Amino acid sequence: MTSKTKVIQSDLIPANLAPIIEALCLVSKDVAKIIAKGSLGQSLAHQVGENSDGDGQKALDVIADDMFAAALKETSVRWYASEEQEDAILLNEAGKYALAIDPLDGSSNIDVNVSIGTIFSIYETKEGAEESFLRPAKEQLAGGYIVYGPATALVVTFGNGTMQFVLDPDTGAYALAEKAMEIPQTSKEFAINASNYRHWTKPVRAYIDDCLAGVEGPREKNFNMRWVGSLVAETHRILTRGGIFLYPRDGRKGYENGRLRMVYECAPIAFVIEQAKGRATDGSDPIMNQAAETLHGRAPLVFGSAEKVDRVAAYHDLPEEEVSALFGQRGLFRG
Ligand code: AFP
Repeated sequence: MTSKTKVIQSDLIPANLAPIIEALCLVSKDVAKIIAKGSLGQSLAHQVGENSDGDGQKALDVIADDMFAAALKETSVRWYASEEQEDAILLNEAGKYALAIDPLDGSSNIDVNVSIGTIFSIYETKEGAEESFLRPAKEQLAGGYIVYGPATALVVTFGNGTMQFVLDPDTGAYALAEKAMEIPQTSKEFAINASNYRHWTKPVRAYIDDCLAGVEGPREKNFNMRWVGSLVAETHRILTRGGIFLYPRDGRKGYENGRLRMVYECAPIAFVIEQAKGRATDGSDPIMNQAAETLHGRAPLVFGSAEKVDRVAAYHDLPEEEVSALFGQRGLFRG
């Protein structure tokens, strides 16, 4: 590839956003190379600091953040909001867009060679940073992620379906792999961090209890569980073979609204999922209708096959007496 050829080219990418997507993909190639070098390269997983909430920052979190910010400075991005930076930063005074990013999500998996990713969301910019990002998720112009896994892939939506581009190692460019991804509606898999069971609300416990009860229980079928600890890896699996992901609010201090961040995790993932004919809620109500109150604000997140997400919402509607682990047949209702 000469430096002039693009790393991603498709008429499915709106022309006004193409330079931003190109910049994200160009940096992703360098991030993928750094990750692929593993422990032969620079140390990536040691803690180098803390982010705005006191979460540990790994070396690769900061390296990736610096790389994306530098590349996007050359594009029409006015405001850049990152999980790794306290406040949004002004990149291009004349920029037309506001981009939110989790530069490296799943960093607890860096040193164990498990898929990790970059998550991003793009809005039409407004004058100020807060008004550009603290707005309903449905105002996004684009949302997506790059997964650094056995394959490096970009999954993105511009509001007309969810598409997948794979980084071809032979050409060094991203090529279209799927024009319109659709989440399979049936699956036996659920994804939740089961170690938090005692902290969940009753409806979530009841939903998981009924999955665990298997064919002898109210669901009358057996289920399987997955938990990678990497939102992008879970999302990619669910987009590909169906299922449901839950990171609900729970009783732990700081988890009153779950763990995931609305602006640069929940909103773009919800956009990708809904455009693939899935559903994404906070347990009850659509994420796409919600806005963050602060830049790093968290939101409970339940997404996946529509029927499953609707069922979780129905558990939240159950009368108190029905929300118990051993209740026989629940009167599930909702839409
Ligand atoms: P890290 O980036 O700190 O590894 O967090 C990853 C994440 O935000 C998301 O990708 C996972 O789904 C979730 O946290 C895992 O959370 P638990 O460690 O509480 O299971």
